[in-house]
Amino acid sequence: MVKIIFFTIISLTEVNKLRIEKAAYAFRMNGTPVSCIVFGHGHINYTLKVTTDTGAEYVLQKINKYVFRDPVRLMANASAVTEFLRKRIDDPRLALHFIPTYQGKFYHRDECGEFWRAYDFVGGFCLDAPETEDDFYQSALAFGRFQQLLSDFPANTLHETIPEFHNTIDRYRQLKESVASDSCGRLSGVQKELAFALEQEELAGTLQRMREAGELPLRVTHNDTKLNNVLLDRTTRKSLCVLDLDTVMPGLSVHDFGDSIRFGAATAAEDEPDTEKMSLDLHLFEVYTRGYLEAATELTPKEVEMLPMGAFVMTMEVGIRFLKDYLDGDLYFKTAYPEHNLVRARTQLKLAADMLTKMEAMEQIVARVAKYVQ
Ligand code: GN1
Ligand code: MG
Repeated sequence: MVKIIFFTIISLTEVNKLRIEKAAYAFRMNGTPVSCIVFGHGHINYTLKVTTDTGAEYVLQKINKYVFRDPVRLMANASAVTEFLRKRIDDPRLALHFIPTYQGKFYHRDECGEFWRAYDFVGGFCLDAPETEDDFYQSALAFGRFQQLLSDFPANTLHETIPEFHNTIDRYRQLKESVASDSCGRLSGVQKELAFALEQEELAGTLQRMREAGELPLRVTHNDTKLNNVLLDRTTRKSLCVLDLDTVMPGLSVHDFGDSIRFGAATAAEDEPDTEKMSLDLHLFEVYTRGYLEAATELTPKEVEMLPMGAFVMTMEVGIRFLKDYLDGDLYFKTAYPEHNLVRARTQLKLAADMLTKMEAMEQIVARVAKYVQ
């Protein structure tokens, strides 16, 4: 018997409701879960908001097993990082707080082998695009703070939950595999996109080569630093915590910086069908650079110098990942319509091309801001 009331925008079967209910009951929540609503719009996990009879609110998530092959290690990373952060902040809303299960773990494994986790819902809101430049500046402070607070966390103790996640050279290898197999017969429709991607292959491998050569330090990185992964306070609009710690791993700060620019300093949405509308907004680039460098004060001069390259590399990388997934038949990213991944790929590649023309301007901005924040 399902006792939770489900307020959802999609229809759920009774069996699924029961599974969600059992998952909610597995966690040590304050009170008994009484209602539930589908929540958020990430491309990967299934997210719900649960309210209990005491009014306490939690986020309950089913972890996508296709993407995250090792949810136990994923949660080990995420909980180690949040516990570390929580000791270093004054306001508890500046870090996620995972709820243990009655078994004392930070995940619940259900009868079907699915993994669930829960954390405090702290209110606030997320944006898919900055409404004001201060929103974007706030997200830069949040990710910069995240980098800074974790600068003495031993990065090598974290598991690599998705191996080679931001290894752009390997992403090209994977793209070429999908091109070779052309499993859905979609290759003929992507020749222009593929040609541009391959033209940029050498340059897009720059940061990975620097990582391998030890020119950029390995840090604890978030690896999915989109604006919509930052929670903003409803009244002050100041940034609270960074969300979505699924990809917290050892990585490069320049990738984190770059992904924020790719997503938030763009003039159009990640999946805007009209590529003409997509370009890099240099003013927003400057706003983010200022916030990020103000908060992340431990970056090396080389890291600072490579920030613009981070923006280009991350945009290329995500572009070729969408392209690969389109060729594979949309196995990885959730899609809303059949050409969705191709539209996303085109728009990302257009943004990367625009960044190339603005590389010098970005470098000048970084040099100017770096001098000013010192
Ligand atoms: C995915 O979690 P979500 O939906 O924000 C992806 C990122 C991509 C992003 C593109 C684990 O992020 O790497 O940059 O989509 N996450 C994973 O929007 O692959
Ligand atoms: Mg994510």
